[in-house]
Amino acid sequence: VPETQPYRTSYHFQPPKNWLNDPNGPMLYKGFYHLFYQYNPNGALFDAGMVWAHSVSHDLINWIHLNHALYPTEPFDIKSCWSGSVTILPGNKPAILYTGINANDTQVQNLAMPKNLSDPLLKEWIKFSQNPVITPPTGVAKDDFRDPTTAWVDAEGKWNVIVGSLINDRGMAILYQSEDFVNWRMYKDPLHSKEKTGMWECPDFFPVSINSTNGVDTSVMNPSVKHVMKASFNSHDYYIIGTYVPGVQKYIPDTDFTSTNTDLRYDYGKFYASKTFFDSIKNRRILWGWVNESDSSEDDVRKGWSGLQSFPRQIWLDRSGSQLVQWPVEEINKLHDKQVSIQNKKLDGGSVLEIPGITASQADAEIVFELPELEEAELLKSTPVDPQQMCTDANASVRGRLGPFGLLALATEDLTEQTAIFFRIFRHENTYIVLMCSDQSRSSIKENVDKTTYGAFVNIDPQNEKISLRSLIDHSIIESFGGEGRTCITSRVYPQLAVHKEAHLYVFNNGTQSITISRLKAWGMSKAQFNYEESCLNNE
Ligand code: DQQ
Repeated sequence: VPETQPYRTSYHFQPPKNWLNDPNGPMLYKGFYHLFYQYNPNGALFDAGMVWAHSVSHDLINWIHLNHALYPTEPFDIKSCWSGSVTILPGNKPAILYTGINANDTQVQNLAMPKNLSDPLLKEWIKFSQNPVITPPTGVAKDDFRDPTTAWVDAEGKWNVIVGSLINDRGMAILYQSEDFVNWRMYKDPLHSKEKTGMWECPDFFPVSINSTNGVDTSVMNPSVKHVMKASFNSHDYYIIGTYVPGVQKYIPDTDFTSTNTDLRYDYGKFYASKTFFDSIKNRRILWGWVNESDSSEDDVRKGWSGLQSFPRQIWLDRSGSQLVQWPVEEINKLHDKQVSIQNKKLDGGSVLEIPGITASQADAEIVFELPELEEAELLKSTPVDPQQMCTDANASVRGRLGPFGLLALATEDLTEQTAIFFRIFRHENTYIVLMCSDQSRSSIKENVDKTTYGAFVNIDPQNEKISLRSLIDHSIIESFGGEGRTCITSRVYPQLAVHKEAHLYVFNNGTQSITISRLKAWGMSKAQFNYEESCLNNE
C-alpha cells in the first residue's frame, strides 16, 4: 500500500482505480472462482455506462483482473449493464442474466453466454441476439425492475428466477418461469412482497441446510433445508428465513419483514447489494457484499477510487434456525503472517492492553471473553428496541459495568484516533442482553467523513456461552463478527495519524467490572496478489 494511498486495502478485493459497487454473478467454474462486479471505467464516482468488470481466482484471496465481461454495446444495454447473476445450466454451461438500461432508460433483463466454454477464465461473453428476454410488466415503472437472481429448477423441471421490483410502495420479487432459459413467462404472483420496504434491489433466494454448516446448490428443495430471501433496500441487506412450497410457488416466511429495526440484516454497518453462490468443491455457500465509502465524493475523486468488496464470507443457518451465521472463508489463513496469542488474562475495569508485534493496519484478531462477574450487569427497566441508538448514546468512552469491552483498532498510541468495536452486557428480568457496537466517532481527526455509530444485539446467552469477537482490519475497512458470526458489523474509517506503522491495536475494558480474555489470537496479514491479464491494459 503506497504511502500516498493510505486507504487502499491489502487483502480486500478492489480494482486498481475507479468506482466499484455490487458483486455480480459470482461462481465457481472449472476450478476458478469468478467475480464480476459493477464498475465505472470512466471515473471514481457512479455514472452512466456501468460495466461488468471481471476477475478470477484460485483461492478467493489472490485475483487476476480480466477484460470487462459486459459493457454497453446494444440498444438493450446501451446506457449501462447493471446487476445480475450467473446460473450454471445443465452440461456445466454458465449463463448470465443481467439488467440492461436500454436507449429509452427502461430496465430490461438480458441473457449472455460464454463464447468459449473450454476457456476456464470465460473471458468473452456473447449477448443473446434476441435480448431483452424480460421487459417490465404492466404496472411496473421502467426504472423499478432489475437485478435477476441465480435461477433454480422447480419440482416440474422449470427454471425460476426472480427480479426485484416495487409496485405501490410494496417491494417485491417478481417470479418468472422458463423451460429453455430464453422464453420467460411471469408467474401470476410475486414469490414474495412486503409493503413499505422500498424497491427490492439485488434480491437473493437460496436454500440453507437445517443441520449443517455446509451449503447446498440453489435448486435443492427437500425437508432438510429452509429458504432465505434477501432484499436490498433502505441502504441495508435484510433477510428472512422460511419455507418454499415449489408446486404453488409460495414462500412462507417464519417471520416476515416488519420494516422496523428488529429486522434481520446480514450486516449492521456498511454492506449492500450482496450476493451468494454455491461452491461445489468445498460444499459451502459464499456471500459477497459491496462496502461503500464513508468519505466525501471529493475525497473519492482525489484518491481516484471508491468502493470495496467485503471479504468473502461462508454463510449458513444458525443452530437456532432463527438467523444466519457468517464467517470469513478459511482461505484467509493463507494470509496469516506473524501471530500473537494471549491466554487467561484478566482485564481490570478501566484498562487497555496493547496487542504488540503485528502489523496493526492489516490484521485479523479473534478474542474470546469470559465474564466472571456476569451478575453485575446493568439492569434495564424495559426491553431495549434500538441497539444502534444505544451505541450512539453511550459510545466507547462512556463507562458501564460489564462493558464497554472489546478492541480499539487503527488506533494511535495516544488513542486520539481509534475505532472501538465492543460489547455491553445488560440484564432485563431473567435474561441477559448482549449489545455489540462499532464506534467510529473517533476514527479520524479528519472532518467530512461519515462517523455514524453502528450497533446490533448478539443473540447469545452469556450464561452458557463465552462472548467472542473477530475483526478483519485492513487500512480503511473493519469487518467485525460477534458471537462467532451471529452479528456482523462492517465500517469504513479514514485515520489520518493511525496509518501504516502508526496504527496500533488494543484490547480495552471500560466497564467498572473486570473481565477475562480467555484467549486471543491476532495475526498480521500479508498482502493479497492482484495481477492483470496482459491484454486487460488495453481495455480502458
Ligand atoms: N446497483 C446496480 C443496480 C442495483 C444497484 C447499478 C444496487 O442494478 O439495483 O449499479 O446497488
